[in-house]
Amino acid sequence: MQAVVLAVMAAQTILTASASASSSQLLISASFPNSNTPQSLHSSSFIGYSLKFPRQSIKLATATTSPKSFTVFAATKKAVAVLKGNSEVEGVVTLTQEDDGPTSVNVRVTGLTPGLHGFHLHQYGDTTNGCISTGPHFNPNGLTHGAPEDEVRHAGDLGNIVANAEGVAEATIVDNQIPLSGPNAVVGRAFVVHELADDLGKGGHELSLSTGNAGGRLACGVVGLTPV
Ligand SMILES: [Cu+2]
Ligand SMILES: [Zn+2]
Repeated sequence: MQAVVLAVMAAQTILTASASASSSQLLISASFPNSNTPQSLHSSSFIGYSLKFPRQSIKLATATTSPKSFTVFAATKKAVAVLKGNSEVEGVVTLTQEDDGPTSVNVRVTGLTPGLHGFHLHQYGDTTNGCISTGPHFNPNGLTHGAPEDEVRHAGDLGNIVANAEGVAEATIVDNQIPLSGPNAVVGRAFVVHELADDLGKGGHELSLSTGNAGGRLACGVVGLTPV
């Protein structure tokens, strides 16, 4: 009985050892093409490299078989939204994302009253009945409204933009919750700029925890892909 258990354990050990050895070999040859001493397989920090393993294996595979698909995998993604509404308020929002990094959002809106204006990504890229058809704030995690820096927030909560005395608001927002690809991609959704300041969920108004009580929707625009 005990002999059987030991034999099974031994078999497992061999399997584990060979699996990690072949992984290390792959990783190290990816990181250091000139290093092939057996010593380095065991003394290198395997845990440190293992974090990057899936990425490196994809790069290796695509580099040898299809350089074009590698380019797509590592490419910058870019999108744009042109904001329009029922007033003179209009603007352009450009979004840029490198790999799986944060998304940079460049905003320029004109025709505003001076001061703060709520600025969000709403759920739908539907403007059938104007900006109201874009629905509520984009909220894939089912949380309450908040500030961009809060942990509890809608993904679409980008806070406020500030218009100067000429009614022009310019901002660059860098955010982790509005990617351009993957399950929570914001392509096909819409930006909305509001009449009033977003109270960031802290105003105590009955709408604070859903919309930030930011008032009417002055202009909106659907996010679409654009050439990089
Ligand atoms: Cu909004
Ligand atoms: Zn919100």
